[in-house]
Amino acid sequence: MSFGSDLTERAFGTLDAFQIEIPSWGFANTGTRFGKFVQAAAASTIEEKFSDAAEVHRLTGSTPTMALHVLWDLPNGVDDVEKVRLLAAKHGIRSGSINPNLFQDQEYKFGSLCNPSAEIRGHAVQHMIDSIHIATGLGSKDISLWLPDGSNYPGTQSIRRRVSWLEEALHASHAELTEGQRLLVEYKPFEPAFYHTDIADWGMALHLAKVAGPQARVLVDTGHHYSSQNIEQLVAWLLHTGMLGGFHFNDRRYADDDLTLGSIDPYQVFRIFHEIHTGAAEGLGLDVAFMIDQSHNLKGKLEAMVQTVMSAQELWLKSELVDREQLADLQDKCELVRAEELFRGAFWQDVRPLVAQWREARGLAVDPLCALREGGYVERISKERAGKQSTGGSYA
Ligand code: LRH
Ligand code: MN
Repeated sequence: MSFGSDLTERAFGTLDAFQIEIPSWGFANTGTRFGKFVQAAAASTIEEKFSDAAEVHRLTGSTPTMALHVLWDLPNGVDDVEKVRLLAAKHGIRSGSINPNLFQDQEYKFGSLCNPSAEIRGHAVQHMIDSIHIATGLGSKDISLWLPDGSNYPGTQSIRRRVSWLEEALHASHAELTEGQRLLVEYKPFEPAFYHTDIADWGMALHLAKVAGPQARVLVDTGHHYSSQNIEQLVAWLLHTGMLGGFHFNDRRYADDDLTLGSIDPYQVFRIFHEIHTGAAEGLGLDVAFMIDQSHNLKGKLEAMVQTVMSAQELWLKSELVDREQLADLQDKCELVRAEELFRGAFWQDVRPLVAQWREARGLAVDPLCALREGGYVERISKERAGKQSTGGSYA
């Protein structure tokens, strides 16, 4: 199927500009509370994670940065910065968003930044500050905070006192940011807390980001919503208020399942991307970080990551091909079916040949998944890493 030269040029420009960040923990052996199925090829060192990220970028051309999780990737904190800087340079992958970890230490049983103990809140704020210093040392722009804080039973914690402690802690953390850095506030309705979660939805995250300071924004993890929630609507609101900082993309059937992007509801990602394209086209001057946040419990880690980036490239291009001018006209004329058919029509378009054309033109593998299988990288690392895998331990 041939696409006109204009469309091809537009598509190539769209794909050239598309970048999505991959999570270091996506290459590690992860599981659920019921266990972990170990893969020989899984990464267990930060060097192996950079090597895997480089392979994904070599194959897809769209993943130049890797998100790092402080305790998992820099267990010695700022003392690991030099080592990580050298690995990033060696593998040609830049350090991306820095994720503080306030969900492992035993002292955070009743919360971290929201803990009733001022001493424990102080430790948590210090971890935030250390994470910001790590970001400064690695040249990372975003410090991406997710808090597990909450409670499991009614009446056991003061929800409002915890809000005040959280505002204070985020304001103190924000004060440590250097110019150009951002604090991204991620919300999640539940898990690991099962009665209340201190940052449970986009409104709470927006308020906290505003109180924290001008360099704070909201991060939308697509898996952190009740199933009936209209995610693209809250994305539109965050765009409208100038508070959208970034995304953690994944997919889910039930809760925070962390499945591969587009595996359950690709149309959801298309609708979100449409809001971003529309905002950009209307000159909103967006600075929205696209990141993947998935756990590949059953699929091969590299395969799942390459598949995810390919899906994201395709859905990003599909949503760019919506004739937004004509759509706006039909919307304002309330031509419902025409508008819907125009909108959905773009989603039904098979852009895979066009993306393959772009890959070929950019010297990339026309079919990255096929190239991964034929390239022998996974077989090689499986041999190199055999026997190093642990079945126990935490999430990643
Ligand atoms: C929490 C979350 C958060 C990460 C973690 C790995 O569910 O989405 O973004 O820190 O997953
Ligand atoms: Mn997330």
